[in-house]
Amino acid sequence: MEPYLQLCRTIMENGTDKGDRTGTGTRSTFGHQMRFNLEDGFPLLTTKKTAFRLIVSELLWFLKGDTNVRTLMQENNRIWDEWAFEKWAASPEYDGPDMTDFGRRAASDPAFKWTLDEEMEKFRGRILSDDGFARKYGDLGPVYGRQWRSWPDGKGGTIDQIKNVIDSIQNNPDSRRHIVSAWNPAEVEDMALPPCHTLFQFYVANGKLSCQLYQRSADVFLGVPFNIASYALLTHLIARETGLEPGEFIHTLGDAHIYSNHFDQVTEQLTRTPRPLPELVIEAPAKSIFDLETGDIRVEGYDPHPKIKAPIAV
Ligand code: DHF
Ligand code: TMP
Repeated sequence: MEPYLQLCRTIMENGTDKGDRTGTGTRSTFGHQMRFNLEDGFPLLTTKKTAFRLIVSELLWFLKGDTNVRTLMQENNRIWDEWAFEKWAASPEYDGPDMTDFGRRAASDPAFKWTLDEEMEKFRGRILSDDGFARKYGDLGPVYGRQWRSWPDGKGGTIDQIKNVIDSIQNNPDSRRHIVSAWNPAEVEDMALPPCHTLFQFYVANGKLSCQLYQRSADVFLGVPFNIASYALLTHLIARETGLEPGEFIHTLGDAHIYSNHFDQVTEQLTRTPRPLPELVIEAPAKSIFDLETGDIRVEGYDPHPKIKAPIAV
């Protein structure tokens, strides 16, 4: 995971401090590339404990075309809750305490954080127990799952980009058009968060499948470890589906930033020595990529340094 630590060092040492949408402040660099050879082991960060189960459940959620946080909550995955809650707290039906700018306020005001946690718990309870509420307020809009599996074709139909890319890898491996895009300009404004992992492309050579991702915006401490492992896993899953071996994952970043309230955590991480990478294990050989469940996928030999907590910018 040297390329990741190198990215952290580059930003900390040579990045530019600037403001950002969330009001937190970041240090960033623009345009950076990391390469991970998947034959060297599975690229799950070893310099802090990273919740692989959450990464699997989020990726399978995308692959099933789902955009509702209820499904994630049912698997005890809360990584998208804030972005659904944001819509609920801004709706006319919400009658709890004012939640304007809740992310930033919770970071500086412990009493408010307590109120927020209470409201979030109520929100989760309602999403899980009330079907109508979940349909209306659990949905993040036309985010990844929708664009990957049913991009509206403008003629009343939809395009399954994942099925299409699997077909093109199988039938025309040398093609230079193995592309999936989550960035749909016509729908970006209806999304809870415009796609950060924007577009990816596959490449086949010597029986191996490689994948390159263009990520327009990268929260290097919290998001990027998830994004690396998620696309490495996707590459394994598409390789498995197409009878190829996994090759490289190439991660290209646009605005690569470290939030100012993550500087201490990043510095702590940079003092740690990386450990051997784990191996990926996928059970259920008969299941297709669309039928896999979170319990079918695990890592073996993962021995990370302890978790490092950090607040997420909403
Ligand atoms: N917004 C921002 N500002 N950064 C993000 O990385 C981000 N990622 C999103 C949605 N919005 C975002 C979706 N992915 C966590 C990781 C990935 C993710 C959302 C959240 C996260 O909080 N990770 C923590 C805790 C995980 C846990 O519950 O164990 C971590 O320490 O990795
Ligand atoms: P932005 O839309 O203003 O760029 O904010 C999105 C933030 O979320 C930004 O810090 C990048 C981060 N992010 C990731 O790094 N990876 C992800 O997978 C997602 C969804 C978000």
